[in-house]
Amino acid sequence: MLDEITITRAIIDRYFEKLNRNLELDAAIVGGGPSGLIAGYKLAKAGYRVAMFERKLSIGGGMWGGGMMMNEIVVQEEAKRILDEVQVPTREFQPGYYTADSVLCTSTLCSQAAKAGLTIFNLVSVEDVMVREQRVVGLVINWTAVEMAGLHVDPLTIRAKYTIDATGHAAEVMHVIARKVDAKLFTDDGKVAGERSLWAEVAETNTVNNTREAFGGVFTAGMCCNATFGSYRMGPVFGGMLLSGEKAAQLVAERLQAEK
Ligand code: 48F
Repeated sequence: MLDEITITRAIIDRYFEKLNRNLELDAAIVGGGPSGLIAGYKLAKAGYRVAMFERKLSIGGGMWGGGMMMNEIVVQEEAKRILDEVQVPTREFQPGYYTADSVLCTSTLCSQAAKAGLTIFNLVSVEDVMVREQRVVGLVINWTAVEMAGLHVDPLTIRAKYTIDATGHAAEVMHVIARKVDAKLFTDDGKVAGERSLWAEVAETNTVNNTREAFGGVFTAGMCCNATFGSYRMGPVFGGMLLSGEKAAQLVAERLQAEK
């Protein structure tokens, strides 16, 4: 016999237990696209307390749709090992170019990250940050539904030793800092430089080079890197996203390790 109130209580208890466990984090990841998923997978696998906050219902960001809704993605040689590691099947198209089914790839990344221990909160938007002594020490979150409806409802907060801005083209965390904090970002002019037009080769290299601390305690990952530091977009080649997520996790793990 199924009791509806027991079902309701199970969901409420389990969710709030999960939320409670993640109020104080080693690392918070904003955005659940490919770069955030790889960063979360790596940090969780290394044993850190890490959670991801994703505005949308589905995790995966811009990966589901491949290129112009044709649901295949391309990765280059350097990044194929990451897809091998998370068991996403790839096919060689030409030397150095591999394809993967974008639905299989996205769902597998999500599954592997969650199984590694990344806690994922979907339908939650990061609307602000907490800053102490020129360093981001936490996130200000609210239900996406509140944001969408424009309701006047105050948010709640998450404390995090490190934040990874993996919000893609929008670079939302960096924009909030630039707008609200009386301090400069670690970019040339202290502001969000903005993304440039499409040039796959240069964009991919720069994505990885631009994966770094962009403000105290905040690291960029994925397309956010080039949007923050000012470089090209790359279109539906995803190696840079995966390599950037991996690098962001490495940089954060090094800091956490040094602070132990
Ligand atoms: O855009 P997205 O997939 O980020 P990414 O990891 O990958 C970029 C590629 O998909 C593609 C590309 C590479 O070829 O150029 O665009 O850099 O995922 C970003 C995610 O962040 C969420 C957003 O809904 C998306 O799923 N997001 C953005 N702002 C917020 C957020 C926010 N303020 N709070 C929570 N989630």
